[in-house]
Amino acid sequence: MSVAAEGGGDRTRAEIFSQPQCWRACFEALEKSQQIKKLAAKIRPDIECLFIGCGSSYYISQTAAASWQLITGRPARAVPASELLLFPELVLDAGRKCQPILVSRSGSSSEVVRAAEYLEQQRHIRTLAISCGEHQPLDEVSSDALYVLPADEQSVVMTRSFSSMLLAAQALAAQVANRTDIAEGLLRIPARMQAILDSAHARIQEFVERHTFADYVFLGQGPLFGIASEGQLKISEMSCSYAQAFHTMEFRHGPKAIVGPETLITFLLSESAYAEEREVLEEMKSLSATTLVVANQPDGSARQNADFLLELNLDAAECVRQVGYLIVCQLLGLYTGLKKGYDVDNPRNLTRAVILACE
Ligand code: F1P
Repeated sequence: MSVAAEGGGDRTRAEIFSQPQCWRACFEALEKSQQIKKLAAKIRPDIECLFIGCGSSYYISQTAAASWQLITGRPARAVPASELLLFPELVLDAGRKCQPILVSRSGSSSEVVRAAEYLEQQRHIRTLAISCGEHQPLDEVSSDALYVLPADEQSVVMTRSFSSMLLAAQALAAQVANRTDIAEGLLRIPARMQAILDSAHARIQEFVERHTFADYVFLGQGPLFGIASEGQLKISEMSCSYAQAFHTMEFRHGPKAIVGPETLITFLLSESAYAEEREVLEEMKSLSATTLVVANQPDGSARQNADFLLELNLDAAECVRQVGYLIVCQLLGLYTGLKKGYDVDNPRNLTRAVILACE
């Protein structure tokens, strides 16, 4: 493991902290280019959207598919690009048309590019790419592309590219569904998240400094499961710690065997399933887990059962609040990696994109 050079992590830290203003720049660029309006007009109302990606971009796809279905009322799901390439019969239903949406920061990950080639050239299905990279193999193959250029980043781990591509997909869903209330809520998120970043980052760093954990668990339901999955990836990538993600209620069915004070359980509490998820929090606290809780409007029980609590109070629809939960996971990964002396900007064994040898 590359031992932290002085300042190891400065680039990733700067990209995490740049998110609110980066989101504003992305919304302005999307408005100016009219991309959202033009692409929304091309998306057929009667077919399922199939989000496809790898790594963090697969977790964006999971979150985007869930919020797309909640915003538009139309079916959407997510698959890793490898699943489409290796088991197409499990992913594509010959009798049912779909709108593939391929998500990739770089636009050059081999599996995503091959998935686009397969869909466009072998299945003759028009694809839409969402990417921070222009003139890359993916947007060269795809019929349409939604560029989120201001969000591109230097670091290996995805942070602002994740949140910005997710917000762009949600803005597209709001346009497709003609939900101006959702679109207006999205535009209110940057200011509130700037305040949260400014007030919470030191508290999260102090919490990480005060605790040492053997295991990290991230729990989320619905659209927050993709964020829980990204949380486990951020801790793994940035601090080489052992982390897992589960649907909150699933954690009782066996995995809770690992619970103890050295286990940090991060609860991403939704609004619509709050009562059921809070019961799991109360149970795990009674098993002496250490708990980090993120909720939009936590109640007394959540405050009582949280070793660390972050209240988001986002004035936006629940189906587009996920970036608020994400930032906590990113900061936890950053500060844990720095505390363990790792160069978070150059994680072990990782490259910015996975490029496979030509077939
Ligand atoms: C996706 C990805 C990243 C991961 C690593 C390798 O790349 O898997 O999520 O952190 O950097 O690449 P992309 O297709 O979104 O460029």
